[in-house]
Amino acid sequence: MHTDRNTLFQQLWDNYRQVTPSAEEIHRILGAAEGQSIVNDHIALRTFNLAPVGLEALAKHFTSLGYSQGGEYHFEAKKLYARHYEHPDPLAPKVFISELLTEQCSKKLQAIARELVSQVKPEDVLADNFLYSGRHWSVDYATYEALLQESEYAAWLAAWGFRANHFTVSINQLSQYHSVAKINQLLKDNGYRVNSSGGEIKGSPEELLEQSSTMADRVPVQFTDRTEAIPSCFYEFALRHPDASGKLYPGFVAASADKIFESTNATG
Ligand code: OOG
Ligand code: NI
Repeated sequence: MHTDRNTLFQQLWDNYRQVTPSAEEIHRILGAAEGQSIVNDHIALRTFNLAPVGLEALAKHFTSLGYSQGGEYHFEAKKLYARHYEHPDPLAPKVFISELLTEQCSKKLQAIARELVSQVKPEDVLADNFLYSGRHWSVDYATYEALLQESEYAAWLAAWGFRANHFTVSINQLSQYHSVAKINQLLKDNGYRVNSSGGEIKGSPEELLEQSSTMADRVPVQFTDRTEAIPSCFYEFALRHPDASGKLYPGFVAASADKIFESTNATG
């Protein structure tokens, strides 16, 4: 486990940007336009609900740094359960961790997930680098494609393993771009694809959170039998609104998150 939050997030970012060239470019474009550094609202991590890699095991890396559990979120159709974690320091990124409820999936998917997770060494899950250590298993392309038929989430996780699947620009901390619509226009003007599932702007001021995201980059992944370009990671943009007490809403919105997950779909 890391003892320093900044080091953990820096390592997560370095690992993420290697497979998400568009995020690094957009980060540069926004940073130049703003003339200031970009604040990260949150990251998201994905896992199977199987020991030793369940949601709680990933969360330990954050609770050990002073994070505590926030809301929980259910995604029935995608068979996912998620929680967010937040830190008393308002500048600390929030963390959204989801897990696939494998027992609700087909016997075939369950068998594949168990086989992949059986290759993870329990002691590695506690290591400093676990959250950006990628895949701990060998997987061939046919297995990836078989998973894709049933669960895009499972296929993504099998191919990419443990890493941040997105970072998120905090629109609240920008001085030039004050709305999700303005950000989406900047993205399109620069040739990036905006996730349009459920609309390009997810959420509303009434829901206290508005979001958008790019569609994931496509980069080559080495499977055991061949190399194929598949969706990697994406970049997200979040604008938080104050609740009745005047405090910025720290949580997530399940209906919006449901669509953000689809940023790693191959089409969209
Ligand atoms: C997480 C999707 C949800 C949000 O901000 O609502 C999310 C994922 O794609 O793993 O990040
Ligand atoms: Ni997100």
